[in-house]
Amino acid sequence: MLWTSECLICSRYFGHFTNDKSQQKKGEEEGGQKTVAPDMLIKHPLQNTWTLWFFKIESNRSWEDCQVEIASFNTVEDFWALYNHIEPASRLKVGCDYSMFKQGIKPMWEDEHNCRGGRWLINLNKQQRSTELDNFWMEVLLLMIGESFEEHSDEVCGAVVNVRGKGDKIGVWTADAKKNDSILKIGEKCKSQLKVYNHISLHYQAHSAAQQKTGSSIRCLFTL
Ligand code: MGP
Repeated sequence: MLWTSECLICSRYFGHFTNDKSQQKKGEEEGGQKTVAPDMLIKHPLQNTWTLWFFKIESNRSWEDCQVEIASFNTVEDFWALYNHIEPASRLKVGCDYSMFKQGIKPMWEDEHNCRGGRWLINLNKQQRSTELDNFWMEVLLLMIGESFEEHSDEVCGAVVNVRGKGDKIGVWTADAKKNDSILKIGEKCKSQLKVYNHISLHYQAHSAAQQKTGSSIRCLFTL
């Protein structure tokens, strides 16, 4: 099922999607008893099941072992239940990450769904933690669970938010760093939905380049 970001945001506050007042009233009045219209009882399914991960480095554990699976969900309502329950990214400790990936994909380069892919990277400056980070992260999540990249949505594996002292980062991970058309469509959709105009650039990097990183910079395949 495809959901627009606007529709998903409405559902956060109202919990259901019916605008049809007569339908609601009918449900209430039927049989002289107060009943609820069927549309208000069902949970609204997402196209995919998604898993939220949390990362906090601990000195005696490997990077991989510090990735902890928090919960999975496959309905709009369960997404908001989880999202509203956890700390916003801006309140995480420096060094922590949230990742949200399709179920069955681990938030790491080594996963077979990620290893040939790359990420669209949004670098924020220190001030933008309080002004942009939470909103950008939420918009990225809504784009993903709403399958808003249309025929390119299958290329999306997940997204990561890194809370870092030098500046926070949001990465949207895609499956194949050679699928230029999908990569560009996904990047353009992120840029327009997040209303990232000229003050922030998006860079696409292959994971293979990130893994081989020696200096401070990683080669970008695309910039928007
Ligand atoms: P990071 O957490 O993605 O970014 O990678 P950070 O902390 O801003 O550091 P920078 O190097 O981008 O400036 C930090 C380190 O975590 C990497 O250098 C790797 O050692 C490790 N790491 C990150 N990722 C995404 C992976 C991964 O997918 N697999 C493994 N094995 N290690 C990773």
